[in-house]
Amino acid sequence: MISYVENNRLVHLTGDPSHPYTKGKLCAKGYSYIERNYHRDRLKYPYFQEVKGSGKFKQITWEKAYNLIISEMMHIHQKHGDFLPLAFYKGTGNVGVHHYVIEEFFSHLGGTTRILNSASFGKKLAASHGMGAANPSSIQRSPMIIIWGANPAATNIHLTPYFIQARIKGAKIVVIDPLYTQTAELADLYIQIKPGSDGALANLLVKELVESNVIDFQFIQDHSTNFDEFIGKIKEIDKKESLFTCGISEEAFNLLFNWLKNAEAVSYIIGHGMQRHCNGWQNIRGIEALATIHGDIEKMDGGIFFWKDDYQLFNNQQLYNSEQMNLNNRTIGFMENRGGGHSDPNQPPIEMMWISCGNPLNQEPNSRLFKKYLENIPLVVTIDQFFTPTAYMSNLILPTTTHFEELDIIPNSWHGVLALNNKAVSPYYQSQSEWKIMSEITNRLNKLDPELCSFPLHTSEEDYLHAQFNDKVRNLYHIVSISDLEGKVVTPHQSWSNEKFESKTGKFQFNPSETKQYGYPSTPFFSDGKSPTDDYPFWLITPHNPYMFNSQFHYLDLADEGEAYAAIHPKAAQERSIFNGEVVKVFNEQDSILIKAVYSSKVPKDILMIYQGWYPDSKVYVNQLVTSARMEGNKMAANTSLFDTFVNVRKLS
Ligand SMILES: Nc1nc2c(c(=O)[nH]1)N[C@H]1C(S)=C(S)[C@@H](COP(=O)(O)OP(=O)(O)OC[C@H]3O[C@@H](n4cnc5c(=O)[nH]c(N)nc54)[C@H](O)[C@@H]3O)O[C@H]1N2
Ligand SMILES: Nc1nc2c(c(=O)[nH]1)N[C@H]1C(S)=C(S)[C@@H](COP(=O)(O)OP(=O)(O)OC[C@H]3O[C@@H](n4cnc5c(=O)[nH]c(N)nc54)[C@H](O)[C@@H]3O)O[C@H]1N2
Ligand SMILES: [Mo]
Repeated sequence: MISYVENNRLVHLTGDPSHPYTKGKLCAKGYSYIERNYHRDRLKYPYFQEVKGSGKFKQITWEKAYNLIISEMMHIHQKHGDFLPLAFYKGTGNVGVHHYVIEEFFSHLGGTTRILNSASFGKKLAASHGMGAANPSSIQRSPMIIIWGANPAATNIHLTPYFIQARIKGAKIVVIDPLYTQTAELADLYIQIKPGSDGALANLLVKELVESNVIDFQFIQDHSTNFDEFIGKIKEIDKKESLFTCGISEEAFNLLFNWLKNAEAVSYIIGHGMQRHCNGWQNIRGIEALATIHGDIEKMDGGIFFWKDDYQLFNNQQLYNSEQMNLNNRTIGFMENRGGGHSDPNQPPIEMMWISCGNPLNQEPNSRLFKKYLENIPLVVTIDQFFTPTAYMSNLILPTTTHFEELDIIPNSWHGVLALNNKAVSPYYQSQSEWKIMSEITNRLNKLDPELCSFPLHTSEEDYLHAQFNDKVRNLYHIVSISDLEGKVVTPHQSWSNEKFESKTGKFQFNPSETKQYGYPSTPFFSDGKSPTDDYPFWLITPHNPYMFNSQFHYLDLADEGEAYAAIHPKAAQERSIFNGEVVKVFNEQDSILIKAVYSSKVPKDILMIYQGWYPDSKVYVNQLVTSARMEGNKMAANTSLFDTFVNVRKLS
């Protein structure tokens, strides 16, 4: 992003034409960033309210804010002898290296409590790392692209030109999704699949490939283990039964299979959709097994493209991740306990909570419970740029800088390109950068007791970021300092060229040794997920809004609708005498919301679709309905199966 500045104010924004992947394009939200930066709702000063949710905010000075923080921290330490009652929740609002400073600060306090957010990735099995070409732009050469549980035309728009280019060259584009999405509109074949059943489809494709004898036996022999165990189960699959499980017609399946059979190489774009069901990782393993057996991994024009979970290489990122499970710490999902040495969320109870880069009241499942949870914590501190619902439920709100107003290094979890984020303008009103805030707190703690906090003090943001470089960064990007990023972006030096999977054996493991430890079924064989019930006959799918970024950009009115709505199939609506545009009650055992019903034949009869996010005007909290069950096979992370939420819908009167 290139910003043009006049008199210390942003006046114009463009993409960077020299960027190897985005080629100088921004998304709609990117282009609207100036509006966001100077929006009338942007926080200007620190605020305090005694009673959370009372709305009786007092503007206070930073000095006062720091005093409140320090005195609560000292109080906790004096009472407990450690900082375990001090908790930290971090969202994904900004994932730049700078924004790991609070994590690092927490790592220098001894044992503390870390709250896992439900968006956290699960622990992938080693077998699934490093599959296929590293650079997603290579899909433009691919003869077949399967977009599986992703909606890149809305959520990853820089990918779109690449698959359009492939299509112009004759590639077949397949979209597999329960919803007819913006991406499905661009496809040659759209397969409407039942949520949570993708593994069954992948397994059936494997079975037919084996029976047609088109599989790459040599590759499998050289590069995998336990193939026979997997294939033994595959042979028992009944085609009709599998198609029923997936809700797919034989005609659609056969077309997909014929294209696959004849494709030289296939690229699989895997999104977050699948991962949001209890059996999600198992379904993804099924696709990985398919790609391995079809021989796509070894090809330059094929492979699996998935969000990388190994892009957090800088020191402060590594420190936190390695310490996450440190026995001194307590790591908990906000409603349940797991990991760490101290795992009881109430022993000791949380007395102070930091929230940064997150708006969990909108974004975490079960919003009402989360609200209660915050209510019970004596001091909640939120660092944000806006007065979010989460900020409203905090005691102390600290205004912070945007990426235009601070120095940062920005890694990317999709294309891997690393960029320096220079400071373009001064901080807005009294906003302070997170590095500045943590340094100020450290300074004050040190004055009171130099033993309390070993967070290293630096003289500037630049020095701080400089200290985060290490060998991992050097090996992947061939850079050693900030100056190596000045005026250019760098791409990762990584591909599947050494022909080894990143597992212990260097092979694709159909039954990796960690399956037991992580609670997965042994092989990538489909395991049933959840389904709607008589009482709650609809899936509630809450995907990402094309015109928002999670709970951000809500006020820009980029979308036509401008308010929250539930997309419902006309037949399902008519069965309940619900008119198009009518306000209805959507409910489950957990909670209920009132929301406008909008007829749409893009959703199947047993799905309601509501875009997740923050809708300040319609006051709808979609996540009140979203349940927080944890995913299977995911003992190490907090992923909740957000889309395994079941609801009913009723006319109001
Ligand atoms: N129902 C449902 N719920 C979901 C999902 C879903 O698909 N369905 N998706 C989940 C996923 S994948 C994710 S990633 C989460 C995202 O949810 P969150 O992690 O809450 O992310 P955002 O809403 O993008 O941003 C949170 C806050 O960060 C603030 N922010 C932005 N930049 C900065 C900064 O530089 N510093 C600080 N301190 N704050 C900043 C923004 O103003 C915003 O209020 O939601 C999850 N929740
Ligand atoms: N415009 C915009 N872009 C964004 C974001 C945003 O909020 N807005 N958020 C960013 C973030 S944090 C993330 S994590 C990504 C998420 O972006 P995506 O990976 O695209 O994830 P989702 O939007 O959650 O879901 C993608 C699709 O999965 C489908 N799906 C649901 N269940 C299943 C299933 O069982 N099987 C299959 N095959 N499909 C299923 C949904 O219908 C949906 O169309 O987007 C990023 N980009
Ligand atoms: Mo996300």
